Amino acid sequence: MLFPPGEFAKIKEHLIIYTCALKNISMRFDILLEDFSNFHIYNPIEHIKTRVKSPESIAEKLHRQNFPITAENARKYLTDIAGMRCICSYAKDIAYIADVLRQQPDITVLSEKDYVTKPKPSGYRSYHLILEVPIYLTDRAECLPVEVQIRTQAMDFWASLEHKVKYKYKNKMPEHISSELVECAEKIADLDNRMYLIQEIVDMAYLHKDATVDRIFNSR
Ligand code: 0O2
Repeated sequence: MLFPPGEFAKIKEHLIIYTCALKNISMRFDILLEDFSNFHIYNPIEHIKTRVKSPESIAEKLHRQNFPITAENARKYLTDIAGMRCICSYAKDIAYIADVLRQQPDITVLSEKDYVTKPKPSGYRSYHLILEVPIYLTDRAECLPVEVQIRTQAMDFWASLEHKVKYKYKNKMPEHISSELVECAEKIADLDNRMYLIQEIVDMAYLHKDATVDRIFNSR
């Protein structure tokens, strides 16, 4: 599917504004990274990835949803043209980061999907937020949606493999592969929890040691 010639020029212009929306949200994450690294016990953000949907995949999505392929419809009906993925260390960081974003007063949360506590039948786990962020241009202000997906490294590894497999089988995945993927997703969720427990135990041992050191110093 492709945009008609006149519409293609328009969507290219829109994509520049969506790139600005991604810059806006990326800058917020840069600030959070500074905050976590300097003022918190640990930094839960492993890394951030951003992408703007290509005109071809915007056209394909509009077609799939039975909308005429126009720049205006893309703007009106698609909320994932600008996308960001935030990869966290542990599953429990996901809700925390979502909450930190929710509390930013100039961000509007348009929708949320919790595939972490309620995974998709495929096994897919991730937390999705559609956020509306303000962009200030020379002559106007605009609010644009950005899809933020928050997940652990293990969930991300799984999602990218499953995406590749789905693409390879053109969405007609054999049953034995899809059930293997569901099982892997469950094992990954279990591993995420076990690794978090190890981190908690190490933190507690470290804090306990600190308390012992404090006691020794205070009794002098
Ligand atoms: P891309 O190229 O990654 O952007 P929507 O398709 O957004 O209208 P839906 O399915 O209700 O409708 O949205 P949802 O569930 O929030 O999913 C949006 C995105 O999440 C997808 O974008 C994928 O990136 C990811 N996703 C959702 N389900 C799965 C899954 O089962 N496996 C994998 N690997 N990723 C998933 P797009 O548009 O499909 O593609």
